[in-house]
Amino acid sequence: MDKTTRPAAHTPDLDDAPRSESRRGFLKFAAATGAVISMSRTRAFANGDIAYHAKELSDDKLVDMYRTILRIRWHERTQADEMLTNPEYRGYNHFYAGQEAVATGVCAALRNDGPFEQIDLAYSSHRPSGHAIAKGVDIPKMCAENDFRATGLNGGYAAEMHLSDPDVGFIGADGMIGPSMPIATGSAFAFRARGSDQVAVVFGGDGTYATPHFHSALNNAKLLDLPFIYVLENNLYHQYAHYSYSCPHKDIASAAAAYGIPSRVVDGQDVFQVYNVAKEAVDRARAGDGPSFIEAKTYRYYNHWGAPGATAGELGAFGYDPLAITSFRPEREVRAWMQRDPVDIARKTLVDWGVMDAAGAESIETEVKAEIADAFAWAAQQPFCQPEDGLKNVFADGAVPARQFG
Ligand SMILES: Cc1ncc(C[n+]2csc(CCOP(=O)(O)OP(=O)(O)O)c2C)c(N)n1
Ligand SMILES: [Mg+2]
Repeated sequence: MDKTTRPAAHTPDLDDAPRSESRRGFLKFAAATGAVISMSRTRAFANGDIAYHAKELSDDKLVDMYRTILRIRWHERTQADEMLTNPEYRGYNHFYAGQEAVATGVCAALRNDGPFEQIDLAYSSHRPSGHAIAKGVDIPKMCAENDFRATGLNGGYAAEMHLSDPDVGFIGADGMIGPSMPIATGSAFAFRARGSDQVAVVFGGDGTYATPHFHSALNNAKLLDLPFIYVLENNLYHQYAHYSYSCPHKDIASAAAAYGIPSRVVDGQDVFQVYNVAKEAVDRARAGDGPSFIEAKTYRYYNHWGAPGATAGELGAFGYDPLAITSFRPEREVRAWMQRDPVDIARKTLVDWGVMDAAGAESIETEVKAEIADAFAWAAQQPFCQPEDGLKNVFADGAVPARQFG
């Protein structure tokens, strides 16, 4: 964004102070824990000082990450096309296309299988379907849920903005901006209280910086040294406003330094870079060394909500968004970000590494497209909720003892 269009309160001094703080914070942190990492001869390095953990993953796991990115991408594209072409389709979404590498890289570093008491928990936002897929939710059931079907993941009650699947530790989306952060620290507190090595992760956008929940979650996470990771997906905009309108920091990660929390800024378009920083944060949390903050620089290809400005069969939205009440994004900015596409970057890296060849990458994409098409087809056959279902799950069954009165 052009500096001259930023609000007057954003002085260079304000911008600079937190950044140097962050650097000092990082150096302190590096002095305390980084020596071991930097001495290791077996590790390549990314971003200058982050161990390249992704290099140590098995080929199967790497291909799995590529497959997850594609699943998110084709879920998005298929749903966008449904919304644009099928008048019967009732689902909607805040599309995540463009940001797939963030959810995928973070969730690849988490424990996603096993009993509920042992898996890591992920909390999401109003843009949850990418996080849900990366955490491992059942995609056909999620498609049914997004279309308000009775056999959907949450019985058709949740739809996109309240998706949840405790079986894989996807605790849920949240339509409100902010509250999921302190709730996630609550889970992290429970893990610590129970002596569990589980980790709680929350995904939030650049728009969460200006909420009280952002600051309260970080403060408490540090005070209590919680196994908590804040993944801030900075896609530059909250709804239609650039983040510089509500945040004085260029790198929002700078704010974590004020709470004494180690932070990393990472290229959110490169799934392996995201994995590198996520692994470092997860290891720290599991070892009892407290919270971390990750800021992933990324971009969404569609407009804030739904598919205005998009064309069926084409990735992204470039046209005018009638919902944009302040400003909307220049088409060239969208197209420039699309040149650093997370699917292309993951594919190129794995082909360069010899993990798969171009034909193999192509056939994985064909398989994933078919899998997603089947998921939507299955969902479309599912029964809708009935009006009387609205009264289910309102009151607890049976008597509720008034425990507070003894
Ligand atoms: C407390 C609250 N205020 C306002 C809104 C309306 N709202 C929905 S999404 C959004 C912007 C969120 O931006 P960001 O956190 O950057 O996430 P992104 O949409 O970019 O993924 C706003 C203001 C809301 N849902 N909750
Ligand atoms: Mg945003």
